[in-house]
Amino acid sequence: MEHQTLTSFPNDFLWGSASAAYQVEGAWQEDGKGESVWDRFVRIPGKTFKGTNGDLAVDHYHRFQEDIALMKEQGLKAYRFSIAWTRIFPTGRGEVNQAGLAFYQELVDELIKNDIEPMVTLYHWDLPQALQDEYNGWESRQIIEDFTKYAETLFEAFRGKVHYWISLNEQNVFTSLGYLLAVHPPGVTDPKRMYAVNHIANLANASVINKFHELKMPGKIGPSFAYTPNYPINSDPKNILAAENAEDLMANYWMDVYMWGKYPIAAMKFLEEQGWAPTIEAGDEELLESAKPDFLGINYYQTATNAFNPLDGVGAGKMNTTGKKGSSEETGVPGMYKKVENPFVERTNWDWEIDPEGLRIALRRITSRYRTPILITENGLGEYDKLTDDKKIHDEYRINYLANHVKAIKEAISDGATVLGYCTWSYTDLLSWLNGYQKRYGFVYVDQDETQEGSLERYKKDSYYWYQSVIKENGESI
Ligand code: BGP
Repeated sequence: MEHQTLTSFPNDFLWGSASAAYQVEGAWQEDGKGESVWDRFVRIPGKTFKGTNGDLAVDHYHRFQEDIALMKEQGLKAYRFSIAWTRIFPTGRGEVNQAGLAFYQELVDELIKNDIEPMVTLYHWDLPQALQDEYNGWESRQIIEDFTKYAETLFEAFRGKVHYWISLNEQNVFTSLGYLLAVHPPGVTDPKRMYAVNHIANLANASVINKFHELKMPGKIGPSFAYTPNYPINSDPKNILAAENAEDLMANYWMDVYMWGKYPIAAMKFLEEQGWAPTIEAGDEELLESAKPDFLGINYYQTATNAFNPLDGVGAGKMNTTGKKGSSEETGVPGMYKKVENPFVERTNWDWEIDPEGLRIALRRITSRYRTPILITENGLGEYDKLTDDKKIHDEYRINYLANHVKAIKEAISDGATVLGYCTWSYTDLLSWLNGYQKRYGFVYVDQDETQEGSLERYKKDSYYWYQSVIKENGESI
């Protein structure tokens, strides 16, 4: 649909930007912090790009005031960050580590003082190692209680100060990469275990959302889903069906549970046939259906184009974590779909397809299927950036990427979607889990690289000023 004029962004639209504790904080052993599964995993040789880890990251733990001053100057309305569970409960539960909590109290107060809305992610993948050792983390139902207790501690600590909460960040990613592809902790390749873990994570998510509502917390809570909308490669019905399969197994399999408390039928049949379906115990369905997120968070980076894949077809292939264009391998789920190249879109150096229209499609599909407000919790471009001799970063490629995506949001709003806000990934440059520091996303360049010996100085990129003017005019001239 082409609109003659586009609807303006609402006046209270949350122009934001995001980060995650492990990727920015550093200070991995300070003030009583416990060890997380990522602290452990990065030490296994060959797991991360050039052996990078978040021990120091971009030292946000000590430089948060400087980072917030930059946000203030830019006019940022919201900052999404995650809390490291291991700072609050070093071994996952028990006594609160007051020094760890104090860090986030200072951070939140500093944001509020600067008129920036704090958005807290409860879980962005850094599970306490102690819980992994004690009961295999997400593989045990004990985590439902422990995660809920941890969340409740934070709800009470930040009641009235934090009004936007994200329960789980990209459950689809941490379960698949952790238990299917073995590229995230705990490094397992077992679909049966992956779907079991995922079901428990769904229960934990529902339990935390219910707790938030039971406590009558002022504000809103929802999960953040990494949504990659699926297309067919062409109108061959076999390929259309492949795209439907992918949408069911890779998207509805999470979003339907969040929004309706129900697994999609065809995907579940497929899992049953493979012997991979999770065990659903008495009371599980009731719990899932009772939890009602106030919004659906989506992290949007790209779309996927699909073709028919027979039962003896391609399975999981290697991801591109080197930044060498074209180095990712074919991937698919035999009997369901395989991913193929979309000839109509460009790709980044990490082979991520650049598709702003896909964001509009994502927002429309979610709006029609679930009729829910949406918070865009991540969107951005990971690229090589160059610091010039006069300390500038001319990232017009990032400005183009972001401007096209902001336009797509405006179009989706004009189509009738309710979008609460837009968080770019990321605010400062930060450690990419598997890609080191060469894949950059920030508005603010940080002098840090794979040697991990950078000066940590911050420099504003051209995109910093671009976003500043977008915020100032509330996206009017987009
Ligand atoms: C999302 C994660 C972020 C971030 C981003 C970019 O999946 O929620 O934490 O890492 O992707 O991904 P990458 O660093 O792999 O380029």
